[in-house]
Amino acid sequence: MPVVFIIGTAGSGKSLFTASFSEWLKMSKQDVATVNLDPGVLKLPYSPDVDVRNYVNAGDIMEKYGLGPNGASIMAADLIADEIENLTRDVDEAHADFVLVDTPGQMELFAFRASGPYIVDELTKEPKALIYLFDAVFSANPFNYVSNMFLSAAVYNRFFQPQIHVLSKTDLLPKKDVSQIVEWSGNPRRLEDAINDKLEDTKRIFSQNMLRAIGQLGMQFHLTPISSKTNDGLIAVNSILERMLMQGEKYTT
Ligand SMILES: Nc1nc2c(ncn2[C@@H]2O[C@H](COP(=O)(O)OP(=O)(O)OP(=O)(O)O)[C@@H](O)[C@H]2O)c(=O)[nH]1
Ligand SMILES: [Mg+2]
Repeated sequence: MPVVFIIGTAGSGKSLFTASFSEWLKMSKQDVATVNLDPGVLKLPYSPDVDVRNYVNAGDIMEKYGLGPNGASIMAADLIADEIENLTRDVDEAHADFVLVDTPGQMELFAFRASGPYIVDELTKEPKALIYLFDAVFSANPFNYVSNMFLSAAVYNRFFQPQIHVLSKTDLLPKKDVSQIVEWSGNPRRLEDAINDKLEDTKRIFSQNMLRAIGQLGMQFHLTPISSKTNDGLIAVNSILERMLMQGEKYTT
């Protein structure tokens, strides 16, 4: 029963991907459970089988402690860790072959506080994997793309779990722009060309240096293009996940 965490910057498409991929898996006759780990979300595009809001609710915390939305989100992120036994029991009771976990809207609350890696390690004893979403519209600019590579490397450095990289919302870009971003992800030389073409002065030098630093980390960033609106690419994500879960912890793509 692999547990797959969906992670990405705010609004990158985590919740809709959880919805569309879980539906797609169900249509492929896979027994999938969905988990909502966002304590502040008001409306979801799927009905979660396991919902953190049953235990921790950001709205209630705002009222109880007189906090604003950000303070309440931080407190909620930490309180989720205390509910790990309840959440694990709920996930186990779902008896699914495959678990998809939609993580909180603001990625830093999950990835860069102590509670996130603890939750990933402790939520059941099953094998784990991460899917990191690159928002296609944001990533079309090479400067943003390189920044997103850095963020995903930072996420890998927090969790050290097998991680795959997906280009989300590709239906919102012309096909040639999608192909270009995918090409950057497979061939750093093409990305360097784009940086040289499109960026100037400090941004250009900075991006070139960031790209070199990422190269030294030896991480692979091959992006799989998907759309949660049209379901394009979901079959490819499924094949990569299957391959990755067979190969174990060292795999990133
Ligand atoms: N066209 C298009 N829109 C998408 C796609 N995926 C997500 N969206 C839209 O992008 C917006 C954000 O998507 P969400 O799935 O809520 O993203 P999220 O990462 O869960 O957002 P937060 O949890 O609020 O950070 C919504 O309006 C979605 O309908 C996609 O593949 N194509
Ligand atoms: Mg969401």
